[in-house]
Amino acid sequence: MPPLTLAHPLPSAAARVEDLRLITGRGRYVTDITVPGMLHAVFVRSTHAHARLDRVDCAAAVASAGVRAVLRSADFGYPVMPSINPLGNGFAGPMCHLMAHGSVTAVGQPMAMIVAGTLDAATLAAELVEVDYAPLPVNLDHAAGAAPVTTVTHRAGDMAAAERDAAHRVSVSQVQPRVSAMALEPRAVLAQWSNDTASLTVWLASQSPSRARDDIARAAGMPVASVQVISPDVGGAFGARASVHPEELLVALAAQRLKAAVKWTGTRSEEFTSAVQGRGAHLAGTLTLDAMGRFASLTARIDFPLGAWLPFSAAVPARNAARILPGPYRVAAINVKSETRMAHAAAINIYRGAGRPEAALLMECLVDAAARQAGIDPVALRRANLIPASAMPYPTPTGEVFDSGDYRAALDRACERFGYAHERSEQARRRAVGELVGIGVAMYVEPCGAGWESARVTLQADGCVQIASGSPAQGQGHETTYAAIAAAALDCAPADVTVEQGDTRTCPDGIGALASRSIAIGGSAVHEAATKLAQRRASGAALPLTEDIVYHAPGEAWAHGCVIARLSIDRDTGEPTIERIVWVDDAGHIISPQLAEGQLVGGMAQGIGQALLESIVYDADGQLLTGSLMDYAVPRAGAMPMPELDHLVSPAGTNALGAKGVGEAGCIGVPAALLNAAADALAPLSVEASALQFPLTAPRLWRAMRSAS
Ligand code: SMO
Repeated sequence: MPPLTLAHPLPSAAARVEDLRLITGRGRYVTDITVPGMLHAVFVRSTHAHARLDRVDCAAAVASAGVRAVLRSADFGYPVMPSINPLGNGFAGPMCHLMAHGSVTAVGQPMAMIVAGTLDAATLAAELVEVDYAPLPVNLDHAAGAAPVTTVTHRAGDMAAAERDAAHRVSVSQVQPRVSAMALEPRAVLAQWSNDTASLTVWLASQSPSRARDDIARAAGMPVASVQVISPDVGGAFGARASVHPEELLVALAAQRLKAAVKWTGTRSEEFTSAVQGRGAHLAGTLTLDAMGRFASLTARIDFPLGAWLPFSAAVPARNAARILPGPYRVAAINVKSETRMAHAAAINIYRGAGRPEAALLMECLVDAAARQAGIDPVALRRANLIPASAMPYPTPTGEVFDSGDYRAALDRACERFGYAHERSEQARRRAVGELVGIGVAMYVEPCGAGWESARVTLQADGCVQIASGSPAQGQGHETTYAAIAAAALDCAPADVTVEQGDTRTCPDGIGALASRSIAIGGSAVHEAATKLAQRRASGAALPLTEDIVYHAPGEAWAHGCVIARLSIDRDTGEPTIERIVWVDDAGHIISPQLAEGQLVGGMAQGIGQALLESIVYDADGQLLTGSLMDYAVPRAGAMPMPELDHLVSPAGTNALGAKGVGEAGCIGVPAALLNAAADALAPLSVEASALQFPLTAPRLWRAMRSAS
């Protein structure tokens, strides 16, 4: 790999510039936006997971005061979802209707849409719709016999030879609960039809405004140029806003049909029933070690649920989990298979990590199980099997290329910061007096997306700089970071740089802010455009000057890291306490240390939620039992330890900034480390590792202890 050369010194950002506006209530979210004559939409949703619709009587709703229209699937010509991301494998998937007709296939599925002059009028009318259901059999996640929608397999190495040489063999299985992405801001969309120009303006909280625009145009049968999508301030996304939902398309279709402006804001209940969810995979794997303690073979089977409909990125987690295995380790032979299957439940989409957490959880669980069986220290076993820095760029057995990274350095640094040897002797001392305390290590890799992003940078005669980017922020702080990147290249003050994002009319197209790609690829686009501007300025071109760049990353950047957690478990109640988290992350060149740290800590919060608290629960009839924040536990401040962060810098060889992703790491490494710590804590009781399943709540841990003793 050639050494990275930058035309300009690396930028370093000052404090976030967007915070004052956002934390003093001056953010402008979709729901804050009103237009004259705006109508309000409310959806009538299925109360059954699977049923024939014998009668949907909307007469009373139509006659209700203030109602402008009651719209059903037939009124729109039975529209369907755009097809899913084929990921190079030609996946098509079944056709999914935006609105139920004839039958319903999930609780919360829209069956009718009430549009009225006020939200109250629409809500009242929705109550008047009468529905007769004839219940049908319900297939929940991982139902036996359901046909896969997508299948990914990776085979490499001589499995037969590896099996012959196996001196140790361990198997683990983990069932991940589904979780909610739980953005602070529920879904929201406002679509305005213009009669003058026969066009739609759609305010939509989205990670990917360009794709949302394309999807809306296709659904509405309109030219892309006649649809404008604007994502103003967005209150969190985490993957759940990467792909359009049926409701968002339906609001746009209603505005087109009624030649009006129509707004819909989801309630928290609607977020639980009918927004996309994350995770939910069954993970099963077997790892063998040869007599020298080297990883000989990995066999893995990953089964992802899908829901009743397929968002664009539905197949991404399954693909990612498979291609990322076996993570940062050398394994002589692998046989990895991942599949997805539909169910009568909410849709599954990418969620912060999108397959990365699943790969790390399975692999790190296996490594710890192997260490226990072989009687090798888990750190020593990892160190012996990590891909050495000298092997970079490293072609993986699944066909990926790790661009750079020193995994042993990350492990060593984490052990040093943790005081690993001392911690182990402390653990022995506490165990001797009856305490249950465990140390869990997890390594991870974090791929940050491939392909392109865009930037348009303008240098004005007065020295001010304007950036327009196709990868907008949903809270990450791109205004700060993009400005720092351009300011460094143009040698100006970041305060002289303004950032335009989220508006498809004023910004160039982008894939969007997902897969930890914004800075690595979107930031490289800004860097390249600003660098070209600086060159043109130096050669004497007259201002103003504009550079429009589509930046194609020559490869994927792979961040990595190591988390070590200490966790104790109360012997009487099962209550887990995270006592320490030491975490070394390598995200390559970091533009803004403050924002990178914010991403790590935010990801950790969601990782802790997944590991200890969160679980979407459906009953056997497909009824959602966790439909509110009274039933679904998200981490609060009290559940958050202060992580001890450190970082290494292995510059990416695959983009102009040498940057790697950082947003998903907390969801990848932290849950795996916590699971390993819990297993280590309970090891003296001979609790089977597979008896420990997320979320590791006190009752679960208590039962695991009971079943062992
Ligand atoms: S889960 Mo991310 O927004 O690719």
